[in-house]
Amino acid sequence: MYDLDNLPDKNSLRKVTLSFIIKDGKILLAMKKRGFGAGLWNGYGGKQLPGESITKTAKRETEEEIGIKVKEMKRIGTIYFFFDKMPKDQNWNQQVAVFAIKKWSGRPRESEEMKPEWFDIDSIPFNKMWDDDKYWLPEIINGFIIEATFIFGNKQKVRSFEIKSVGRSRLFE
Ligand code: 6OG
Repeated sequence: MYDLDNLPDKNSLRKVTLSFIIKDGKILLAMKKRGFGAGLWNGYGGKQLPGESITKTAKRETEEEIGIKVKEMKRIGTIYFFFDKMPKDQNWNQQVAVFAIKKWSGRPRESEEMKPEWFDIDSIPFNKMWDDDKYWLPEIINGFIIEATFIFGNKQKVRSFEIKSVGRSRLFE
């Protein structure tokens, strides 16, 4: 079993992105229709391709999944996820680079993978999101840049975690 003081090398984890638009008291989430996290509301993102910068990954995945063109984005976090009790042929451990999209063009639209929808920031559907989100998303919304680690145990529930604030994003100033 993993614990916070005894984890594999974080730099060797698969790198993926997760992006959000947060604007005027609202957040744009998207319902994941297939694959990892299907049936849950989340940001938009996916795996880094070989030779691609992580910012490029975030832009490409956002454009593919919700159809907007990203004009400006800011890195607002890094989250390391570790899963206990996974079959050997499955590895869900990953390093997630979190971005806020500040400027974009076009209208969010549904794709094969995701269905976007705006939510008020005080009615985020945490009960239909990954279990970790209720711990760290409020920090992001409150303008902190975070570095966090989550360990999942049974039934995709968070077993332990730590969240450090490493700066201010000034997203809302
Ligand atoms: P694909 O493998 O479908 O990208 N992701 C998570 N998001 C949240 N909120 N919590 C987690 O806790 C997550 N683990 C991964 C990163 C997977 C997408 O799901 C995000 C990617 O945007 C475990 O390409």
